[in-house]
Amino acid sequence: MRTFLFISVFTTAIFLSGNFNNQVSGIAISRADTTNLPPVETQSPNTDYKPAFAGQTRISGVKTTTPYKVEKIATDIGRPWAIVPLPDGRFLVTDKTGFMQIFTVNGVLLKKITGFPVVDDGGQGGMLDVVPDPGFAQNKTIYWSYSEEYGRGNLMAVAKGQLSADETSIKNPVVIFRATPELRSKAHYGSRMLFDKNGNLFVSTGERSNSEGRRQSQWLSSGLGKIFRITKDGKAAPGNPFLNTKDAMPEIYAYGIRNAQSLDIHPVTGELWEAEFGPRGGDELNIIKPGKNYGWPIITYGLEYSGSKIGDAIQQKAGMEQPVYYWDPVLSPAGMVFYTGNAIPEWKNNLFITGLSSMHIARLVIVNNKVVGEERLLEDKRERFRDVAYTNGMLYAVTDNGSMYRISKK
Ligand SMILES: [Ca+2]
Repeated sequence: MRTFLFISVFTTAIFLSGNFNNQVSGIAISRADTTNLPPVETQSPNTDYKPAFAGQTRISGVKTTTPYKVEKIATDIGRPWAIVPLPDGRFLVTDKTGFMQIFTVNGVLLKKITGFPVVDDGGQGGMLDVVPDPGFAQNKTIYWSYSEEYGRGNLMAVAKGQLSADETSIKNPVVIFRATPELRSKAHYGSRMLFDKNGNLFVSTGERSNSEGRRQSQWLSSGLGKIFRITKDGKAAPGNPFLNTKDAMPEIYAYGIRNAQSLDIHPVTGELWEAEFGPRGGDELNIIKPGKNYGWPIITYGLEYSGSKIGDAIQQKAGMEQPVYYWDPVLSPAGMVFYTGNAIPEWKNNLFITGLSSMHIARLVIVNNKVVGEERLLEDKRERFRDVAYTNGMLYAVTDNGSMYRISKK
């Protein structure tokens, strides 16, 4: 372990000094791949908080050297919230107002899918994420998350159903999971979903952006501010960390989350990565491990929107996980994906995160679970980037203005 740590620090130091010619964890970094620039963030931070380790924020800037092109391949497609590849290469795009659409790889609209249970469309709520069943090609089953009027308030729910033969409606929709309890709020529903290698669903949610939900993000008896792992029927997945904990929701996988709208699995390590909205400052990138506490609202690198301090204004605490990386001012991370192809070689295994208020897509170079470089893409578009997908060496992104972009090797 000591040798491993030494190598990690040593290679990172070489990288930062600009003397790149290393093979780290199978990820080649050569001089031609990246440049070593000042941090991309130049604004003053909201706080004077110090990072827990070097490189936890404002890492060196990098710049893509392989020529690539950015095409706006569709406009005015509605209010897209998620863009997800289907096994046949088409894209399924959710619309916040309560339906979905299918597009070709060239951004041509093929189908509009309706008939979903009513969504509570307002504020940050509505139709949210979607994920096809691993056997979608045969069973046409999809899972989606949305905000639902429930009881005396609303909450984030997960449902499943099958596309009709003509792919214009949803059949047999059934709610399989609810992030209870309901509160009355229009914010912080999360959510992203993805399958793990065993066919269980990871689902993220938020703490509903009020004082009650904020407190409950630390409670194992509450479904607010959590990462869940559930079966295709919405039950607690086998092996979940709190199956035998008294009064805990057995679906919980990790807790102490503020509002997580980004999830993906690292293509090399297989670990679950998550990005979440911080308050004023303190957006986070985390590696989610079972049973761990990610600290909200006890530890945070941000302030209240009013500028006042949160809790005891501490950033580290024993028993609570540190983010791999954080942003102050914020990125507003809404969706993310690892680039797994070779078309743009220096992007291999990089993480791309869409920014809403920051209006760009952040490219993060990651080595040994540390961020070692950051770049801003599509800054000139001045759009709120809502989600990003990877397919066949290319990135696809959708925006709150209803634009769809394709980024590919030139
Ligand atoms: Ca945290």
